[in-house]
Amino acid sequence: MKKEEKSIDKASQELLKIAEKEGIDTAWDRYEAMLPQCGFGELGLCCRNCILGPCRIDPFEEGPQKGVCGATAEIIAARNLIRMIAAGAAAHSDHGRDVAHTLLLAAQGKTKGYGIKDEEKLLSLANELGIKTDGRDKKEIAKEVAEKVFSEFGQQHGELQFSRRAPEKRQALWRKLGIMPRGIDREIVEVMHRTTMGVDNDCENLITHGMRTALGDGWGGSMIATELSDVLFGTPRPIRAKVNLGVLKEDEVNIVVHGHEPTLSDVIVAASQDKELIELAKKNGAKGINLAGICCTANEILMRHGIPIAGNFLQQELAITTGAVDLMLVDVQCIMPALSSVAKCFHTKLVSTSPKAKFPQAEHVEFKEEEALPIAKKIVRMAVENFKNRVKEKVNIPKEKMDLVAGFTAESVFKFLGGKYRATYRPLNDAIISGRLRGAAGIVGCNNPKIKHDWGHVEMAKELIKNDVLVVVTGCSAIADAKAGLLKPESALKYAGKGLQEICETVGVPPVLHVGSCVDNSRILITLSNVVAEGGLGDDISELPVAGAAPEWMSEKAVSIAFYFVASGVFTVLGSPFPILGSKEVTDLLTKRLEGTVGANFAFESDPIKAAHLMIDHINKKREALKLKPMMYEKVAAV
Ligand code: SF4
Ligand code: MSK
Repeated sequence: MKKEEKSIDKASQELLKIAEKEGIDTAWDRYEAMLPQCGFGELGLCCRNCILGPCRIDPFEEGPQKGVCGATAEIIAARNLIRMIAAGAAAHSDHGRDVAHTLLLAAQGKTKGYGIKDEEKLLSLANELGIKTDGRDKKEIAKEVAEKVFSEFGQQHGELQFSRRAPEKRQALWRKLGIMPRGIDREIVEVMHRTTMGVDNDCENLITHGMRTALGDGWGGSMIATELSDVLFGTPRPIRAKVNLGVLKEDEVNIVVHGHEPTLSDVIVAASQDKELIELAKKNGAKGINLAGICCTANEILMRHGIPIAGNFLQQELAITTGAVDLMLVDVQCIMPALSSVAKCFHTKLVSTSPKAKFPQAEHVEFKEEEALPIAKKIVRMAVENFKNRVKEKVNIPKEKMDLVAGFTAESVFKFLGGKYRATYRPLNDAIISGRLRGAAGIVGCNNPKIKHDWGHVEMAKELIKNDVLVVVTGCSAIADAKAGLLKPESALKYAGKGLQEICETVGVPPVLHVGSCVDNSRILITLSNVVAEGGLGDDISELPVAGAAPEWMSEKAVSIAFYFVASGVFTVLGSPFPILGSKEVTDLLTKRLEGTVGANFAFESDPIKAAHLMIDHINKKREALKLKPMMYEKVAAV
């Protein structure tokens, strides 16, 4: 594969060339070496859930059609898929649990480095959760909020609190279908039980429970992570920043944070601004300390502090290949085990911090919330002291960096769209009703070497905004679009249709709105519920002219996200199919029949332009059903 075929991003192309010259293996090389990938795995037809196997079903119907226990392709594919949901939901929810733990410790005065940054949000959450606020100290309230939220994880009966944020009609449907999540952990455990040998052998029943588990993530674990992070670290406001590997600095100590949780990265921001450490950096010959991020932990500190982003998922190895990263610290999720070997080719110190995620050959500095700031300072000091080991000849920082505006939330963006003084979704709803905006789309998820890096995200976003669809983005998708300049308000003039252009110009927002990290997909759920509540666009999320997509997804977390969107009523297009195509019944269920129950289907389409048009067609269909006015300015360009 030529470097131009691997990525559309010039900075990445440049570093891929260097990696090749230096004999450094990247994910693209390892992917090529893996080809052809296992067809049974791709189709979802292999099972090793018990030791009667491993078993595999022959897709050509020449070999076995049943596992040793008698499991069919349908059972095996559905079981494997919902195990992916369980893993993804567990990752997001454990992240939420950790944030709740930090809030509890902060409320008890047991941490160094955290406080309550958004008191207003704390109070409104407390009210929502039925916690008394009058005349009470904010720490007492925060403690009760944390405890209440903890109980949502282990709850055995009833319904998750935040599921009440969904439109009434949706809640009623979840109850009717038996997919209203009871407790976050409970649903995940039940997936593991149902999928063990000889339990749930009905693919539809399995997928139904998969949806319940995913809803426990979206309206539970992920929403908790987002809401409590806002309380602890501040609710984001629109903020300017820069993105791409060009944000690394030749004359400063470069620290790159990578992973997902804001608890450590947020306090690293404070430590990197410590005067004593900056002085030490200067003594060591650097001009200062430069902090940048990769993946979602980067999105968290971008949204709240404007810290630059070095890159997305497929750029983690390339960041080290610049030779300019003095220290990369990692916490959990999306961190390639390969980083240790890339770091060995340079002076870069790789530091793991979570007891849940250790890496051979990485230095481990265990992070404890109680000692957050001193630990963060220790790590920053390690980076400063490593600056002198940087080998000048090995430094290759690409020039590419791009301006962006991030920091939109369910609260802030519509404060903007609604005018400065009154937060309301009315102008947004009116823009859709009048045909100035066709609708809205969420593009989320990862990178994957199977699809040209960033191409899926960027082309899809451009096609949608060209057709007056407002786009909201999270995770690595947001970073891809940011690098392509789509997160600048000026990009509306260049890429957006006339209706969307008018809105962006009036309000001063980009046509693609960065709403945060992967757990912040919960902000999209809240936004959709608020749009329904505002009125004029139906009574349920499934009636809205909206769609979702994950054009370059790779993670089990993306499976959970995709399922909670579909189960909430959002048509969702995936760039790579789920590993289920070996089962016709499961494929039919997900791509055709779910609409009849939850009001939305999945579609699989690797071409981002065609995928965008599937979304536009869906949005048009919803507009028609709502009998909305014709589009004000444009006809959809033919594919
Ligand atoms: Fe084979 Fe059935 Fe065991 Fe799976 S559960 S490994 S299909 S015997
Ligand atoms: S970081 S889950 S690669 S979006 Fe959230 Fe990016 Fe996907 Fe990780």
